[in-house]
Amino acid sequence: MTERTLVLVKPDAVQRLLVGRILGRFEERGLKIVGLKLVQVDRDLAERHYAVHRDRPFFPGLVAFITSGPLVAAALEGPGAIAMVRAMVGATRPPEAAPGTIRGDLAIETGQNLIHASDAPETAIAELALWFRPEELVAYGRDLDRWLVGPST
Ligand code: DAT
Ligand code: MG
Repeated sequence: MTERTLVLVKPDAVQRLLVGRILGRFEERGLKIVGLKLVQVDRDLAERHYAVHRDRPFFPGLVAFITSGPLVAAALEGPGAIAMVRAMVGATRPPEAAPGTIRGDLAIETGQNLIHASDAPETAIAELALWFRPEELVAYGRDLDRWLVGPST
């Protein structure tokens, strides 16, 4: 089933010049970028995005980190995109992230784990609505899809 999911390429990735490499992994896989922007996140958006973690001890540090510099927000679309992107991102704690995943290849510490991805269909819908206005999400065709997804029926 075609799904859309939210990815945040976090401020550490922007500062480490990894935006292109990280987004490139999703592009190469065949996922379609349907929304993309650079955002200097304010405290309100950060707290709403991470509201589920509000009572955790790491919450203040998490908000400070995500607002510490610009990040890149992307909406990605594809068959089974939500679980696929999570699998490509890897475990939350980089020491536990499998090699071949973004965190397993490029990150070493949980606080600076480079990337956020929606973890379920409901969170994907809510997070996409939080980060993108409807008109910022663009539906378009790609000639390449007949080679990636297969012939349309
Ligand atoms: P994920 O980003 O894999 O969905 P999460 O939703 O559990 O992970 O946590 C959100 C972010 O909060 C995570 O990417 C990094 C930070 N975080 C989570 N657990 C942490 C901890 N124990 N110490 C410090 N930061 C933590
Ligand atoms: Mg999460």
